[in-house]
Amino acid sequence: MFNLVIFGPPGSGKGTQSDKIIEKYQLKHLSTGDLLRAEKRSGSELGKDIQRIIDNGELVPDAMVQQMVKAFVEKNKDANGFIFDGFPRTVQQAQWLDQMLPDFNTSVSLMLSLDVEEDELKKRLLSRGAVSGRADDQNVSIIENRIQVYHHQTIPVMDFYKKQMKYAKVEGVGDIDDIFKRVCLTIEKYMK
Ligand code: B4P
Repeated sequence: MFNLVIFGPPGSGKGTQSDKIIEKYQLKHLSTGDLLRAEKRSGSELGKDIQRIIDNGELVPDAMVQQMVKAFVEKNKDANGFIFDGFPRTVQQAQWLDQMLPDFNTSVSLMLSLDVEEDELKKRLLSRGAVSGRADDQNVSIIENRIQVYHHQTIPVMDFYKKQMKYAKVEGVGDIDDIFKRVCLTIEKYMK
């Protein structure tokens, strides 16, 4: 099994590159953002709580996200591997993932981090917000809060994988297909 954590700030291209990676390497796509938005759309009480959190640009509690991740892995335990998109976003989530995957006789193979500077992130998210209707992409102060949350709570996850020699950085600015070529070169280095 090859398990990839795709990492980076909001708007760095995690979802965009994940779509291309799953097609080429036949991995199962686990996007916690997508799972949470699906719950939000369901209109459940849990969905309403999630909506308030996401729309303010904060992180949903670890336990809630972890429960969704475990259910997804369990349901797809025969997959070739997973691409974890938007997860883990806290060190606690990373520690939990390292304890959970051995139950399925597997582990994280690589964390690939997309490197994009802040002005470009804001530009991309605002232009997605103009067409997608995503509330968290339409307001500059919410976008700035998401980037702050990334700096304070998510960046430490990088060190977690650096210490395990499972970290690689890829330049995330430019043509989407050119970025994908760099992503593939990195993945294939770690697949060997
Ligand atoms: P996510 O759904 O993970 O949202 P994101 O970080 O904004 O998405 P992504 O980074 O994948 O977007 P992409 O660049 O592909 O999370 C949303 C919210 O859910 C979080 O704020 C949080 O509240 C909650 N959540 C999710 N996971 C959680 C967790 N583990 N724990 C707690 N809470 C969690 O796309 C951005 C735009 O850029 C697109 O329009 C795209 O077309 C464009 N783009 C991409 N690549 C480009 C390029 N090279 N050039 C130009 N534009 C590009």
